[in-house]
Amino acid sequence: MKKALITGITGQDGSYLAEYLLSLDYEVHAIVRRVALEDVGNRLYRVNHILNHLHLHAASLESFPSLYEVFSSVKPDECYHLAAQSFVSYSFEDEFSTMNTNVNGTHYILSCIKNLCPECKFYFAGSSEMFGKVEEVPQKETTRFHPRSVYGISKVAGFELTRNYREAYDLFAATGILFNHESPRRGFEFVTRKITTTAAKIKLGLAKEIRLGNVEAQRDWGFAGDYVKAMHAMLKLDAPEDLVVGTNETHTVSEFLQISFEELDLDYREFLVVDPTFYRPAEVEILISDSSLARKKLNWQPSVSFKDLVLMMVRADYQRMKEKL
Ligand code: NDP
Ligand code: GDR
Repeated sequence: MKKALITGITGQDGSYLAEYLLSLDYEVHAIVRRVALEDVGNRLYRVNHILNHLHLHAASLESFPSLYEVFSSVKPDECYHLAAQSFVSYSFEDEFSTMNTNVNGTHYILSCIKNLCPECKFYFAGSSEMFGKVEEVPQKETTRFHPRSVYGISKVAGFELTRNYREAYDLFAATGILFNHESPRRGFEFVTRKITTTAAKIKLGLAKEIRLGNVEAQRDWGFAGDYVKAMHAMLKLDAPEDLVVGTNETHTVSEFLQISFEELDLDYREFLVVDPTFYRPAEVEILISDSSLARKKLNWQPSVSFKDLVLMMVRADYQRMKEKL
């Protein structure tokens, strides 16, 4: 039985990845913050249904000794490092803690692997935000990075740390440069989930408007359940390689709004308030992947179209809220 260690299991991707690895008969270990263990019902809500099958370890990305302890006791075969301060807007408000968590956390984990279990394969959650103010359309493995936020910068630093540990210490360490991926488990602050929850609230008479920032921003949105399979496949390659994973399509926030509201027989233009509060000091205007290399190497492709993703999310939110009423 292979042993996997996941950081960030309480998040969207961690929950799908844990389900997927369990379905492949992995022994799944995960690092969670101590506060999460003290408030399982709320903080572990995305993995409540599989909790009995998981091995949870209290540790913090800010504490090297706590991570060292977990790696020495678990000695995993594979490590998926997903934990991060992942909300781009927040990285403008609290630059230093974003940097600290995302960069030092990644560095600590790489160091633990190098010293305690050098055979462990390491996956780093890189991001299309590393391309930022894009220097090429579409973006692929060879596109230069030009991050536009401290979050993006922290992911470039994590990417470079991962590469350096691979080259210097011969670790099997790779970065997945994943474009946006969403699901009914997406955090409420991200624009897709904000749209689908607010549309459902408006339909049920619980909200009157939706306040958003730049609705012309374009993103390459896929389904998170598909993307965790690509993470796993990356660690199955013969040699570690950094790969771009996305749908190769781009859509505006407005398109996401339109499909969500239409599904509930609403016209989004009657409810949209463009609010400067939600504009970012430096915006990433357009992201679109060229993931042909990953598709070939991993034998991977997305299974959910943009429209079906939006419908999946808005239907789930509407259903959930209706049941609660
Ligand atoms: P989420 O925001 O849903 O989850 C983030 C996870 O990180 C949570 O489990 C959270 O734990 C944990 N975490 C945050 N800070 C700390 C900390 N200081 N110590 C320990 N754990 C911490 O992110 P996603 O699941 O969407 O994304 C997973 C990873 O992939 C992230 O690294 C993200 O940056 C990256 N990524 C995501 C993309 C996407 O579109 N979803 C695209 C590209 C990259 P807690 O619940 O305790 O807060
Ligand atoms: P992003 O996701 O920054 O791409 O990062 P987010 O959903 O936050 O923003 C997408 C785009 O929508 C615009 N936008 C708004 N965004 C939010 N959150 N709230 C609003 O009200 C709003 N109005 C317009 C944004 O300006 C932006 O252009 C996500 C995260 O999961 C990262 O961790 C990950 O690395 C990248 O995707 C790839």
